[in-house]
This record gives sequence, structure tokens and C-alpha cells, in this order.
Amino acid sequence: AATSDWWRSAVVYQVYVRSFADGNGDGQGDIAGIRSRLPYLASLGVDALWINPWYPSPMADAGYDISDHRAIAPEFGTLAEAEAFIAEAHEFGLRILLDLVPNHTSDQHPWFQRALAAGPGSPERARYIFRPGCGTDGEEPPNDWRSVFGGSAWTRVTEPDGTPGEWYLHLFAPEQPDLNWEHPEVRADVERTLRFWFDLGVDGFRIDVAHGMVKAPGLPALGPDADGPAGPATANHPHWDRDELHDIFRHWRAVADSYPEPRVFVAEAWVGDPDRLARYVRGDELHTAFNFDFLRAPWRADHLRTVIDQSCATLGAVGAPTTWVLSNHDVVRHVSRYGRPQPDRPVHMLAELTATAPDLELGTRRAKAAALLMLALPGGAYVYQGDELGLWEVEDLPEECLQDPTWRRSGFSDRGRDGCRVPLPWDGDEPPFEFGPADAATPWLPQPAAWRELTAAAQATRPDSMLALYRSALRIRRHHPALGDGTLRWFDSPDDVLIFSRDPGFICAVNLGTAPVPLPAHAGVLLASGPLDAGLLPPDTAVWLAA
Ligand code: TEU
Ligand code: CA
Repeated sequence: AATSDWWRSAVVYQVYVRSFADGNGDGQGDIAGIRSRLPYLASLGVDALWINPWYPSPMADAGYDISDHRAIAPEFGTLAEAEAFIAEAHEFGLRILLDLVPNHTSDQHPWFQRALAAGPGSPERARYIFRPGCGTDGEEPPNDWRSVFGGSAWTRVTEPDGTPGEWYLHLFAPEQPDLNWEHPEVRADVERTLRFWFDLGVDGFRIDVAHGMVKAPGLPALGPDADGPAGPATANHPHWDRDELHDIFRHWRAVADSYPEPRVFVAEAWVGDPDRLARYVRGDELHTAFNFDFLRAPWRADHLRTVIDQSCATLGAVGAPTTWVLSNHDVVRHVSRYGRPQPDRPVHMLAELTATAPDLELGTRRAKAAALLMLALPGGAYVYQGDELGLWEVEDLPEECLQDPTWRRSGFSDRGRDGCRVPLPWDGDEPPFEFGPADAATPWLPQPAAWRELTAAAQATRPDSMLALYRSALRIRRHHPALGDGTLRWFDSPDDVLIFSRDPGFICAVNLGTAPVPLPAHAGVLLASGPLDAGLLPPDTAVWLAA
């Protein structure tokens, strides 16, 4: 592919900074840690890194509550280090995407602090969404909107004179007040943030909650059933996926396109269906969007095939490449999802899965097959740190360690997202597995002792390891002319088996059934996710073949 088109087929590795590698020994990952592991990332064979928020933040939502968009959190490093890191990553051939969080700021952002101090009716309040309450004394929230993390989406403030006053909107935690996207200063400030990081050499942004930002005039009530499990259930939702968003994206695209080297966007948009998602990636808007339908599909051939066909068709129709994601920092790791009985509906929250412990061996076998499936599909793909090590969800973190706000806000019923954010095991026989230097503080979340089998060092020398599979697959993908951007063609196959070809000369077959099946006619095995049984493809196994 032409270098200006790199994003159409890129494999992007998601770096969750706090849990990737600890350079200074305080028990939290940081920029120095990522720099020290750049050779690992380059040899893995990915094309780009997406760095989760690394900006100054009180960390009420792990950095998605930003108090300064154009600086680096001191616990992660300095701006000079970030600049050096970006340049160094480029030397390793790795592009850098950052996280843009335009829907809200931290409640410690100077704008919000000034809004609190300035009082009702002030221009400072106009940058956020403040409203008087309902009820006789304004003691009821202004409307029925719910926070994604549980409870009302409104919090009442104490006015500068000490009286209970207005309410402000937060679609996430109370520490994340929503910005008012009708306000020209809000729009201008985010564009300034884009330019700031583009000027430092950043290649693009992942757009947090790209389906948020714009709210319907008058903030109409949701009423019952306005939200489905995967996003807005209605086309005219009061605060998700609104038509007015697309004007904002067109402005951002113009900023990106004003740079000589392409700068790109990927939307995090939880929307109702693929047709709605395709609206985010029209030619003059965002370049790509995460495909959460794939992430949410159970390990079942019929579900996966439907999602693949729909994604390719709807995004293909607007000329955008598809993307594929198996896990990220918000969902249960797929080894643990696939290691459980598979439901007949989309799923990604721990609460939606059976309470029984997963069969990790089964989950790992399926995760290997899923990696070969994903990396053979047309378009780009995302690898969440630890996917390449086959890490599972740590479901038994001690409650006193849990930090994710969803745990508290759910009334302690949902264990939250900490279980997929546990620090990576790099080397050694016991925790902390060289997460930091020798005398480092204990990592911020404890790692399971059983990860001794899964350290990067242990897997590097084991040819049947998850890491070895990812390395081989990414190497083949990089050189094979059929892989990356393009189309696929399905072969006739039994119901539980997916077989497709990519031209020229490539076939992928995945057995999601319970009995071995014959391999399709081929000219040689390129790579298999597990042992093949004398010309047969065993259950929960995938294979790449030369056609
Ligand atoms: O996530 C947006 C979002 O809607 C998901 O958080 C998802 O619905 C949620 O994880 C279910 O509990 C983005 C970030 O990825 C997430 O980490 C942030 O917490 C959130 O935005 C707020 O910025
Ligand atoms: Ca550190």
C-alpha cells in the first residue's frame, strides 16, 4: 500500500500507559517504560501505537478526565520525553496515535473550576452544561439522563455563596463534566489540541466517545428504552449519535488534511448498527472507526460471518476500510470471554457472561484462532496490549485494589474494568515480572502468579506460544500481497466453519465447531493457530493456507 494509505490496513497496538511498563519504579507504567520496550513493539510487527490518555489528570477515570489537554501527566513523564518518544517510535517505523477526549474534561480543568467559581448565568458556565434543577427547590435533576457508569447524569453544585445551586451534566463520572459543543471556544480549543499534537509529529487520534458531544436542544427526556445494550436504540437520541456531530468531524478532517503527511482519526462510537457507523467515516469525516460488533460477537460462526459481511458491505459502500478489534481497556479480555459457554447474542461485559470460571485453555485456543481470523480480514486491526501474550481477565482482584469508577457507581455490583488493565508480565518467575526496575514499588494492580507462563520472555522462545503466533502472523501479513486492505470471498463450508480467500493466493479457514474438518484444497500451510491433525482442521483452530 502507498504510505499515505498506511491506515487502511494498519495493525495498531493499544498501549495502556499505566500498565505497559514502569520506567521509574513507582509501580505505574510511564513514557520511559514504553521507550524501553520500543524494540519489543517493533519486532512484534505492528504498524502503529495508540497511546491511551497520558495527559495531566486526577485519574478519576484512568486519565479520561483530563485537566490539561496539551501537556503530559507528571507520573507518566514530561512533554520533552513525549516528543523524544514520538521521534524514536518513528525511527522504529511505528506511527503514533493519541487519545482525544472531546466530550468532557476533568472537574479539575481550569475551565470547570472557573465555571464553579463564577456562578449561574456566567459566561464561564456556558462552556459546560449547567441547568437549574426541577422540583420546588431545584432538588431534582433537570432531566432523566443516566450516566454510563450508573446513576443520574447530573450532579448538583454548591454555589459560591454556599447555597445548593445548579446541576451540571456528566454522561460519565461526576468528575467528567460534559462540554457544551454549541460553544465556539470549546470547538476552537479542541482544534488547538489537534494542532498542538500534530505539530509534535503525532500521526492521528482515537476519538473518545465520538458518538457523544452534541446534545439535542432543550435536553429532552430520554423516556423508557432509549438505550440498547450496544448503544442508542433510536435514530434521534437526545445525546448519542446525533446528526450535528458530522459538522464537527468535517472541521477536524480539514485540520488533519492541512498537514503534508496524512494525519488520521479512528472513532470510538458505540452506535446502533453498521449503517450508523458508516456515517462517521465518510470521505470528508473520520478515516476509520472501531468495529465493536466484531468484539461483541460470540465465538460462533454464524454471528462472526454476519458481522464480517455487514461491516465490509456498509463500510465498503462509503469507501472506508473495516477495522477489527478483539479486546480493549473497557471490556473483558477475549481469552476469558471465549473460555465460557458462548451465548447466542452479542456480549462484552463481565456481568453478561456466566458466573462460572472460564476454561482458560479453551479461551486461549480460541483466542489464537481469532487472531488469525482477525489478521486475515480486509482492513485494519487493533491489538490491545497483552492480547499478544494471551492474557486473561483478572476476575479476582482484591476489592481494595479496584479503582475503576464503574465499580463504585454500580453500587459494587459490577467489578468494573480493572481486570483487563493489570500490568504486563515481561520476564521472571514471579510478580511483578519485571514490570519495572529491580527495586521498583509494587505494580498498581497485582498480577496473577500464573502469568509466569505468559511473560514476554517465556513466550519468546516457545514456538507454540501466543506471542510467537502474533509475530509470525504479523510478519506474513506485512509481506503477503493479499492481506490488508481489499475484499474477501467466502467458500462453501459446513455451518460451523468459516473459509474465505483473499486474492492473490491466500485462504483462511477457521473451525468453530466441535469435530475436525478437512482442510480446503491448498498449496501449503503458511501458519496454523494450533496443531493440525493429518490434513484435518481441529475444533477452535484457524489456518492460513497458500492457494
Ligand atoms: O468509553 C466510552 C464508553 O461508552 C465505554 O466506556 C463503555 O460503554 C463502558 O466502558 C462500559 O462500562 C470511553 C473510554 O474508552 C473509557 O475508558 C472511558 O471511561 C469513557 O470513554 C469516558 O471517557
Ligand atoms: Ca512509573
